[in-house]
Amino acid sequence: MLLSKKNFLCYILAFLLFDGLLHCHARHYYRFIVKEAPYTRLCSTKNILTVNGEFPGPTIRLYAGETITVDVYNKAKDNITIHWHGVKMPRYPWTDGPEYITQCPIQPGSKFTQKLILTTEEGTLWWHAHSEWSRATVYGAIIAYPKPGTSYPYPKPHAEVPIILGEWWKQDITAVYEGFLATGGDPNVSDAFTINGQPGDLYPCSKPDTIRLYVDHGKTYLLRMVNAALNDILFFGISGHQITVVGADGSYTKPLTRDFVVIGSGNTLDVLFHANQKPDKYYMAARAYSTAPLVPFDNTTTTAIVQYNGNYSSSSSPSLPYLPNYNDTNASFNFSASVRSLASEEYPVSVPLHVTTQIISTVSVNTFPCGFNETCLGTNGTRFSASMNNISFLLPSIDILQAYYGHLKGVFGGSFPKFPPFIFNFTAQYLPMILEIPKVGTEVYFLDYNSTVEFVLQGTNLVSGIDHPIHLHGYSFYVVGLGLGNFDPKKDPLQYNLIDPPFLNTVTVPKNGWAAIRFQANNPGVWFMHCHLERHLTWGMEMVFIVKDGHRPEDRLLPPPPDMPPC
Ligand SMILES: *[C@@H]1O[C@H](CO)[C@@H](O)[C@H](O)[C@H]1NC(C)=O
Ligand SMILES: *[C@@H]1O[C@H](CO)[C@@H](O)[C@H](O)[C@H]1NC(C)=O
Ligand SMILES: *[C@@H]1O[C@H](CO)[C@@H](O)[C@H](O)[C@H]1NC(C)=O
Ligand SMILES: *[C@@H]1O[C@H](CO)[C@@H](O)[C@H](O)[C@H]1NC(C)=O
Ligand SMILES: *[C@@H]1O[C@H](CO)[C@@H](O)[C@H](O)[C@H]1NC(C)=O
Ligand SMILES: *[C@@H]1O[C@H](CO)[C@@H](O)[C@H](O)[C@H]1NC(C)=O
Ligand SMILES: *[C@@H]1O[C@H](CO)[C@@H](O)[C@H](O)[C@H]1NC(C)=O
Ligand SMILES: *[C@@H]1O[C@H](CO)[C@@H](O)[C@H](O)[C@H]1NC(C)=O
Ligand SMILES: *[C@@H]1O[C@H](CO)[C@@H](O)[C@H](O)[C@H]1NC(C)=O
Ligand SMILES: *[C@@H]1O[C@H](CO)[C@@H](O)[C@H](O)[C@H]1NC(C)=O
Ligand SMILES: *[C@@H]1O[C@H](CO)[C@@H](O)[C@H](O)[C@H]1NC(C)=O
Ligand SMILES: *[C@@H]1O[C@H](CO)[C@@H](O)[C@H](O)[C@H]1NC(C)=O
Ligand SMILES: [Cu+2]
Repeated sequence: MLLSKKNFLCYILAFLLFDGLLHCHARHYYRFIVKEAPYTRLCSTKNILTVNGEFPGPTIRLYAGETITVDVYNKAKDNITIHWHGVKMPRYPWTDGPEYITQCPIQPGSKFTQKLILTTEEGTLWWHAHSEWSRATVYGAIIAYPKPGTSYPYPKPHAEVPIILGEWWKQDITAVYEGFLATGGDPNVSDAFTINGQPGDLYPCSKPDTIRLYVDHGKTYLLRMVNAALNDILFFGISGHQITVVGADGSYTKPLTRDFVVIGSGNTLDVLFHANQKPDKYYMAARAYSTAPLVPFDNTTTTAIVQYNGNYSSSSSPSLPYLPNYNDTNASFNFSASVRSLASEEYPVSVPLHVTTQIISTVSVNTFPCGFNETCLGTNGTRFSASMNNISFLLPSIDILQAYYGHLKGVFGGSFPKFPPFIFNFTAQYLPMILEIPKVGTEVYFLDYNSTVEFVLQGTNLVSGIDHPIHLHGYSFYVVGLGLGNFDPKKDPLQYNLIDPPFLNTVTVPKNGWAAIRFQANNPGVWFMHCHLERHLTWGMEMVFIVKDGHRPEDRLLPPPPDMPPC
């Protein structure tokens, strides 16, 4: 009843036709019904949380700069929120989604009308649940096409295909989450990785449903890649073929041709794939990049089949692509450090050159000593935790945005530290255990409107050094520097890339290394920054920016919608 005739037709077509080929450009309205549905993977069936019964969920297609509406109905048994990952939402954090940061959850039986407001984002973005670990199955792609009359800054591909990487547990995800909280240790690792929801040939009971991409020899395909995996950074490649990155996190890049890509949890990549090899069947494959020695990880490989059309005799079994060893930091670092913004006349960069606010923060895994009657499966009989600048973030029970807007006291504090409270050799091989125990708090950092921020994220070797994909809501930022070891405030800035740094919303801080990002705080509101590895997020590796209003009316936070979910 809320759909126009045209949108209704488009909706039916999107359902009937192969998703990757249809551009339902005209849709400004979507209906997301969050509900449980039975899915069978790895020889067993379980109920999972879905949107509209689909897994992965529906693809949202719109033009750069558009605003659309999504009605989210919660017809499930759990609280839920939905986040539009990489969508800037200027002046409107109200429907950004992270629970207890910008809203209270949408409770079972209720509905929330959410707006998505795009600005310059163009390419692949995505949406996912942002409450507890429900994003394990509640996710889908957002495709922002060039505005009508404009086009891609590369030859138009023959077809576009979403390639969404995910992670599957045989256990119910709520049980994984609750077990993880109860033990204080690492969560159970997943049983499979997935491509568009399917594990592929290398897993039991999975062969008949392996995703197939049929290609014509000589044609070029655009892979709209999303890493939706809960807890893993992934390597991805296509056997026998090189692939060319042309976009990352909804921003164009200089073409980067490689045998494989690295995609952080939370990142997206637009990748061109030229079907220029001997007609045959080839595997595309993804597997984990995991660098902490004692941390268990899912060491399996997900595959899909690239199958050339035509009449030929194919190899009996497709070959697997070369992917680096699971702990190859050089390979990952080299890839990340090679991505560059397009920085053309048509797609210019505007890297802040004059920094008004410099923040340096550690990102650490931590431990708490075992309390009375607690189960403590962290190292040495501890419970794991995580922090930024030695504060393990505690989610409040009323969302921070509501508290800020309504001047409620006692929900959060304003003293997230600008610098690490204690300077030590962050990346030393051995560190005293006393440093591992963080403070706990709900501290935000206030930014003046339009300040230019440089934020250096310093990984530490507390407990165990590991890569952290750090995501910022409400903004993309320029990654002006990446390095291994300790950030050197004198020397490292001399090596910054201020010419064509990548413009991302999620940056992978390398194991025992650092990342320097810059952005201009011109989007007032409450914006979450957090590690996109869900276990680290749950442990407290996050902080919140409150960007204050500017003086002009158009530089101020918009009022909330009337149907904000109550706590
Ligand atoms: C981990 O998985 C095993 C096997 O499925 C299960 O027995 C155990 O209860 C799980 N542990 C947690 C903490 O969920
Ligand atoms: C991961 O799997 C590969 C192939 O099955 C095996 O060679 C390797 O030893 C495994 N690595 C770890 C750390 O389990
Ligand atoms: C496929 O090729 C084989 C051998 O070249 C030929 O015998 C067969 O008729 C072809 N099939 C079709 C459907 O063209
Ligand atoms: C990576 O793993 C391999 C085999 O699992 C091991 O031999 C090697 O030392 C590891 N490298 C690093 C840098 O940890
Ligand atoms: C990684 O790079 C470092 C520094 O460039 C080098 O010393 C080391 O040998 C490399 N390791 C591997 C496994 O290639
Ligand atoms: C990546 O590795 C190649 C080959 O070893 C090297 O030439 C290049 O400089 C590296 N790039 C970065 C950004 O580390
Ligand atoms: C300790 O744990 C047990 C079992 O979980 C529970 O029955 C008991 O009440 C707990 N004791 C205290 C003092 O919390
Ligand atoms: C910090 O620790 C690293 C790794 O053990 C070491 O290479 C480096 O020399 C140390 N730096 C300082 C200043 O002690
Ligand atoms: C974090 O704070 C706690 C409590 O003040 C302190 O014991 C610990 O050493 C600090 N760790 C670091 C890395 O600053
Ligand atoms: C914000 O900063 C930009 C560039 O630094 C400047 O052009 C703009 O006028 C500023 N806006 C306000 C409201 O100060
Ligand atoms: C665990 O304890 C041992 C022995 O005290 C120590 O060497 C090791 O560093 C500790 N591990 C962690 C992660 O703190
Ligand atoms: C759902 O959200 C409400 C509102 O914040 C909260 O009171 C309730 O505890 C939540 N339920 C669960 C199961 O987390
Ligand atoms: Cu992390």
